[in-house]
Amino acid sequence: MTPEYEILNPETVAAYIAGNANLTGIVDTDTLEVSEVGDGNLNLVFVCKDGNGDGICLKQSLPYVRLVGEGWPLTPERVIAESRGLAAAATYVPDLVPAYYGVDKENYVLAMENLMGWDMWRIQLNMGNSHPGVGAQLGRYVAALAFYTSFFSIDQGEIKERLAEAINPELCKITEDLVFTEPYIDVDNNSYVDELIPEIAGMRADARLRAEVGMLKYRFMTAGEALIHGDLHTGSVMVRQGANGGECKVIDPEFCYYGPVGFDLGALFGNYMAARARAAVLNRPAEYQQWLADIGLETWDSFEAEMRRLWPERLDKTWTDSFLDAWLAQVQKDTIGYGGCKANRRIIGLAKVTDIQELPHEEHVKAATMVLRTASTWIRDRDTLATVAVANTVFDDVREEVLG
Ligand code: SR1
Ligand code: MG
Repeated sequence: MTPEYEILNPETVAAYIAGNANLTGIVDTDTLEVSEVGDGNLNLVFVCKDGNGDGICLKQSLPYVRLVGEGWPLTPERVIAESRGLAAAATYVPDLVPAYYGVDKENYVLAMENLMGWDMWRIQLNMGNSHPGVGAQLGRYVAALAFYTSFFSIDQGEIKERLAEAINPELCKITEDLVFTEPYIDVDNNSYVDELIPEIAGMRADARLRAEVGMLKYRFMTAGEALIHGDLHTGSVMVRQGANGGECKVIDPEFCYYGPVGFDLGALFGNYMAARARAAVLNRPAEYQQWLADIGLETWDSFEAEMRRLWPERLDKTWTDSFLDAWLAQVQKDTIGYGGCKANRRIIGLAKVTDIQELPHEEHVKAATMVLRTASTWIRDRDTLATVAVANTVFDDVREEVLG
């Protein structure tokens, strides 16, 4: 497949920047050092630093899924979706995303701040490092998008246009398949160790569970509440230690579209679960495991507090304070359910997580079992669990069951 646009490589990036009027002045292209660091599933990512220490990051989408290769074509327009998500967040929570420098719609290149000195949160969690306060910042990020990109603060006519413009069908289809459909059927994309076969067979035979996954998928496809990130796992969060605790920047919103707010929170919760399972089987210090256990609550509490803080600014007072209580209760149940779906897919389907994959075999089986059991209970029983605090206790019980 020959792409109809120039695919960048580390040798061509400096000339590309020098020839792009919107990017000149950000870095000195004569002294630029460029490396391609895209270790995600989809794109090329070039981090660039010049002789003065200034930087820029370019992200280019390929016309196919990088993880799989040219056999899985995928629209490069996804970088335009990403620029929409980044630009929105840069407007409402500029401290929580890299600075946005613009998008080249002909060559599918997004330009943004080079996050020098920041690390991927998943890697830090895998190493057993804590960044206090990051959960709360992420709750504020989700709340800001939920409030400022939704009917709560945008005029009815305008939001219909935004919703149409932000439609992202190919990327949504990946999520629909990989998160909601494939883990529960037998397809080539799936892979797991033999020891997990009985656990997974049990899930697939559970009609209630399958129906609840169907409900969550249906909501993902129909509930256009706000412009959500769409792939908010711990690999989409960069962290560093700041003067007052951990700091974070959210990256990679290429899956963004108008969807259910609880899907973003659920993505975080599913990945917190994987981090907790890893820490449990590695017998990390009790204080670290407790810090991990509390991140979900911290994220939720911050999300709720920010929504309540912004609520008086809403456009339409038809939505009363009681409505907000009911809406938050629904989002909380969605968070638990989507958390379960996002956790299960990372064990069974395509695109797994290093938290679990890079464990020694015996620990891998135990951690994966913990995740599958907790996740399935979250999905099936999210209405009765109702709060993320209660959902957290499910993990505690399952950990006891698996580790004794
Ligand atoms: C084929 S893309 C696989 C996964 O990578 C992204 O990070 C999303 O999570 C997607 O589901
Ligand atoms: Mg990504």
